[in-house]
Amino acid sequence: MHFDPRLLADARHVVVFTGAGVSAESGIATFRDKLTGLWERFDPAQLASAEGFRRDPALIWGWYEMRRAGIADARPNPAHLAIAELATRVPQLTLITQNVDDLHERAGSHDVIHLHGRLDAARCLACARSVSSALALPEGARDGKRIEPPRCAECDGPLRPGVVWFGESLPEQALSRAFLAAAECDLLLSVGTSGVVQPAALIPGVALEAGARVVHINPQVSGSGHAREFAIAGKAGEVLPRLLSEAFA
Ligand code: BV8
Ligand code: ZN
Repeated sequence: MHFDPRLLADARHVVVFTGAGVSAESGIATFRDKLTGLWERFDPAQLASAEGFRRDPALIWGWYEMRRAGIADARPNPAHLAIAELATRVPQLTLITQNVDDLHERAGSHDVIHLHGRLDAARCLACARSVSSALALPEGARDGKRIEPPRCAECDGPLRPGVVWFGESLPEQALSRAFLAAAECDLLLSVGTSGVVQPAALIPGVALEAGARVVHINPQVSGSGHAREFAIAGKAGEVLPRLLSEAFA
């Protein structure tokens, strides 16, 4: 069913819920993409796990530093910019992301809810002190070499990436803020997510249950046929700017 852009213009509280697809046009591989190079013999869920880190900290730290380098080299794309602009057009906007990159922040979005943590924030395995990794990218970061995780300045424990691994629970506060916003909004835009990873994947359903309209923006869309659920097939970097110009022209 066609989504009328005026519903965006008239929305009181919009939730934007993003996944890896919103960063795809910035050149950041999504999880569904075949992992290239050194990693093609691993599956991301195996690398993105505390078990994987315990087994081989240098391999996992090197994988994250390669991803951090890729993000540092990338730029926000028109989808990130349109979401930042939307926040200036509607009375209230809550941005919830599953992504661990900082492209929403670099596009000008504020108060982003990161359900799965952030790559630019490491923390000590021993004393849990968090180290905002203004950590310079080490030599070899870009080619995915194994890199020994740096040590904590306070207690000399090993640092770990500040992301939520499979099997780890999501940050309490972020998750409850996200559920609250989804239950309270009148429109939720779900952008670039395959809706596979739990419990983040529950967010659009919470909004739908609570009476909001839900719009999925994804090249591969599959709507549930619910009267208040819509799908716009396409790339976020093309669909979102068009949606905003139609809604606020
Ligand atoms: C937890 C940080 C337990 C790390 C990530 C069986 C059934 C149900 C659940 C489970 C199960 N077995 C295990 C679980 C739980 C597990 C889970 O959901 N597994 C999945 C694989 C089945 N979940 C967990 O482990 C979570 N924790 O449950 O803990 C617990 C409970 C209580 C107490 C203690 C413990 C933790 C999950 C968090 C994992 N960490 N990231 C890192 O990044 O390395 S998740 C990671 O994958 C990403 O962050 C991202 O969120 C996710 C991938 O999802 P998407 O964002 O959707 O990306 P994807 O590539 O899948 O899709 C991209 C989409 O974009 C596609 O649809 C594509 O078509 C589209 N697209 C492409 N280009 C574009 C585009 N769209 C728009 N424009 C484009 N240009
Ligand atoms: Zn420490």
